[in-house]
Amino acid sequence: MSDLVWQHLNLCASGDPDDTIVDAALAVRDGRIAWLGAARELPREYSAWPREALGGAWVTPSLVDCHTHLVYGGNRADEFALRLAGASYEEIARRGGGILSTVRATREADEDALFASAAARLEPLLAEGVGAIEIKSGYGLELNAERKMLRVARALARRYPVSIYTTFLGAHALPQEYAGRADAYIDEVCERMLPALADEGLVDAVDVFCERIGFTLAQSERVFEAAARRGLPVKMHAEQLSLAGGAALAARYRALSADHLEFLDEAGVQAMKVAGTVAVLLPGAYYFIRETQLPPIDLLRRHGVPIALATDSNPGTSPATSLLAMLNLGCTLFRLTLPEVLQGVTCHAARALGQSERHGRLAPGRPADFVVWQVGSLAELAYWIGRPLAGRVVRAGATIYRAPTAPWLRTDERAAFPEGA
Ligand code: DI6
Ligand code: FE
Repeated sequence: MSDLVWQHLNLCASGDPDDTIVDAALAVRDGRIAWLGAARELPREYSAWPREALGGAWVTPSLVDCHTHLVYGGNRADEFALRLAGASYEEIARRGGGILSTVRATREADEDALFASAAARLEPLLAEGVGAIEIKSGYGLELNAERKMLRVARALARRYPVSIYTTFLGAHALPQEYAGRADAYIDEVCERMLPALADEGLVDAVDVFCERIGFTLAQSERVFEAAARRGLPVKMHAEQLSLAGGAALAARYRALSADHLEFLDEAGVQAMKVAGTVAVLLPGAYYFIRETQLPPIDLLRRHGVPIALATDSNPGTSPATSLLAMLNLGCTLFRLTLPEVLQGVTCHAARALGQSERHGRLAPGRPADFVVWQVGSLAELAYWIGRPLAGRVVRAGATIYRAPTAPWLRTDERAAFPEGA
């Protein structure tokens, strides 16, 4: 690939808006950043390279969505409608709804159908500049169906210009066939499913839903032990609905992240700080289930725990296909600051995936993965709700997405089409 200097841009290279360069230049060679800095300081060796001017646009690293359940069968819009009409969660569950209805739909779907529905959720994320995304299993809950989900995640990575990191979440819920036998299911997860899927190269990390309605601390620890035996990093859905002590356990296993955390206490925050575990906050789920317990943001700040933000895209509690919308929710619902939410979807999110070296920051030697934003200031990234803002998405130096310009038929051209057609 040829050399190129990108210029006439404002650069936020680290995701921290307090650390920006106005009128910057970016020299890219073979898909990697050769140099970045103030345009007036561009070294002579790059001055003869071809140029591409960006008209004063803001540039950030590509975004990272570090917690999603993007691959699943069906959706739960009908259940949402039932809830709006007054049905309780229990009633819906008794009618075969809830998470187990997604398990049923996922088991029934073939790989092509799962691929198509996940692709339809992935594409809007990519069009907003997501360059790396985590995808969890956890709606199969038996070996073949978990394998199918993870294979689809890998297939998406082959089809789309995005880095996809897979997480095995076999311990997401108890499948019906194991009702009353949670320990036996954890045996299956640890002794059969995880080893088989890891051997097939389908697992980058391991996650557990540690909760009253999920798995106990002891069961979660067994899953972490099984992951450790395979040398796989762990993460945890922790303290979402109650304080169970999961975050402290996750910290003991040097978890990459503990996620949700609404009910996290100070002891858990301290343990995460010591272990370097990232706090992944999921404002979409908080909003959608109308949670009122706020995550302990001030404690996380006071102890210096890195905060990331993700969509948690899933059919039950966060049917979200926009990471930018999470910036707005993070600011409005959690009172996070602009630097916090921007770092939360760049450098800190990359760290939550164990991929700090690869994603979330622009620096010499690193891949030229960045977004050219159609905004006048970085604050607009967290300000607009639902407005497409990425003008261009660049991966390894190549433009992989351009916002469509003037896609609308003009009113005066409409006569060409019969009314109602
Ligand atoms: N926490 C959640 O909120 C979701 N999973 C999890 O571990 C719920 C998933 C669903 O309802 O489908
Ligand atoms: Fe989740």
